[in-house]
Amino acid sequence: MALYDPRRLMRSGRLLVWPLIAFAVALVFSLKDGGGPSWLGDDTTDLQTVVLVTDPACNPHLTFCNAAGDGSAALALRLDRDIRPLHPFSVAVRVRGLAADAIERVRVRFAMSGMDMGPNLYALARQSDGTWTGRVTLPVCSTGRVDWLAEASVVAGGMEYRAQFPFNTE
Ligand SMILES: [Cu+2]
Repeated sequence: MALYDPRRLMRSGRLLVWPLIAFAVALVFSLKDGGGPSWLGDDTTDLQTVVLVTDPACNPHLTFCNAAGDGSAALALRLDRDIRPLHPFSVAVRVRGLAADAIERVRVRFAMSGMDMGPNLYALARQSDGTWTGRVTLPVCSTGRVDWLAEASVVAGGMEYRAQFPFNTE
């Protein structure tokens, strides 16, 4: 009659060890994955960024506004005519000075200066004529502001080309 049997305790203790090791390994891997910025979806940290300059007088409603820098790479962005919050509209981006097959990705993020308006990040799709397009729906601004920024990003050959296009909603 042995309520306390050291051999039995050791056997059951050994059985406990493997789940504990598996748990520790899983914990280490989850910490490793969660520690880096990739967890937040920011996959552009290893890219060299080139900021292209926009003509501030250009209004991108129904017109391609250009952005260029020192190099040959340039991009242009166009929006629909009347843009209202919660109403889908189209955005188009044209890229110049970069080989078409070198372009990995074109995205546009819609933001307000000094105000968090949510992610509003759109991946554009390449069209047969070489432009990149997408459908966008903007949220309502809680303070009634209408001044937005369309931030275009083109990734090609390890570089990210960025340009900001200001516009107003209706
Ligand atoms: Cu706002």
